[in-house]
Amino acid sequence: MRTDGRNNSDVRKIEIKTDYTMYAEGSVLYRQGNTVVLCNASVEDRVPPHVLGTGRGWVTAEYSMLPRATSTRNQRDISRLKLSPRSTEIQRLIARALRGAVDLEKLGERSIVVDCDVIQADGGTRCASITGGFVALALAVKKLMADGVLKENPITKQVAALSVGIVGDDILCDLCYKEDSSAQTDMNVIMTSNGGFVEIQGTAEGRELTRRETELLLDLAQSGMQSLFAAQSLALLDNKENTFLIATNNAHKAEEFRRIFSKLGLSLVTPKELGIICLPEENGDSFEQNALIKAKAFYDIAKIPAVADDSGLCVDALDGAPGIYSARYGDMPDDSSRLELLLKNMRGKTPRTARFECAIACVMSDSESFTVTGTAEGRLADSPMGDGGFGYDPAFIPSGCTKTFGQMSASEKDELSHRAKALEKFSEKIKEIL
Ligand code: ITT
Repeated sequence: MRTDGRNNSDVRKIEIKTDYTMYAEGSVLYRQGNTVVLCNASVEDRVPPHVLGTGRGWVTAEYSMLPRATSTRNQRDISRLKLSPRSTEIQRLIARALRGAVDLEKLGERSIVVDCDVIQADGGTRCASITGGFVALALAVKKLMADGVLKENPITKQVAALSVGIVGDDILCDLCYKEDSSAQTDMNVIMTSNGGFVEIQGTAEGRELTRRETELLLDLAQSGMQSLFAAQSLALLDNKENTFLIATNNAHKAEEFRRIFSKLGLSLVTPKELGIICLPEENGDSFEQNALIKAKAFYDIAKIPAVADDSGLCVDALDGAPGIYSARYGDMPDDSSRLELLLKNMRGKTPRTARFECAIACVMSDSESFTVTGTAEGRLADSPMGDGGFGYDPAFIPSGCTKTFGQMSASEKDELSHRAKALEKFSEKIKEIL
């Protein structure tokens, strides 16, 4: 346990208030734990001399700390008539990081200046300036697009920064000032939502850092960073009310959820739309346990209601296989080879009865979650038929039908599917809760 009760891998609570001041094209109050930074992005119709006439734009940043952002008063830079070396170094870093997320050609010959003013400092102010500064920048770009000034979005990916370090023998994520000041090593890691690194600043002020520890620090930063990307994306969403995160990496499933959710008047965002990458280990013994593992893993990152589906095909003549292992049946690499293997294993076997099962788990908050289930009974065809749906759909004929799910339209499948049945129960539950 850390001084503020967090686990070693926890990121501090993030709050992003958009449109915080009224004049800047993009304005954000960014809070991470007790560190608070005001980030304002201003659009200017001029560029510095080195880009003048190139058709390209420029993104730059300024950083400063208010005198009483810290426990004792700091002198303002202006009263010393020069920028402190620390502020100079930090604002260059912020600008480099933000430029890493922008296609300057698409920005055209204009500049965006991102001012990061630290109101309250409790460690990680340069990282908070980058993460919050990105949102201010994205808001300014959004305005340029809404005003018709830009036709194409010059922002190519998200960029965020997080500090990690070694304190005593512990490897910690998102150091607060107290931890930072006693760290053996502290490292600021700047990454994009593509999973690439923009800059790594690491210093072993205490004992030397081993290569293994370096890798552990980078892994920790990468997983903590997912919460920052999610917070940035959520801050930039127009409609945040009743928005659920669909905790799946399966695009087909997400599509089926979206169709059914829109009928319920609920919005869905995918991990991809939030810029997050998460591959939870599905080590439960049932569909329900696995669905809960996935929903919880994604909820912990984004801190918005997360809904996950764990589903699969259970074949009677194969003692319920592939069941919870449907997505990895026989360690085959894709849907069609898994389907082929299933039909091969069923050659000459009876009965051909099978059922699709689906468990949906919803994590609403740190303390509230529920699961619902749905089943579609049917039988296996002798060979695949139809190219609709996904997974085992081309081999599954639901009871009372002559066509496989693969031969049905999306809306026909939605009438009968295990997922649709589970989602019906989910919608009853969610209406009660909301
Ligand atoms: P996520 O865990 O990221 O949600 P996944 O595809 O790995 O995606 P599961 O672990 O729940 O999902 O495995 C589900 C597998 O069961 C899926 O890959 C299909 O092979 C099969 N399956 C589930 N629902 C299906 C459906 O409606 N139609 C066809 N096959 C289905």
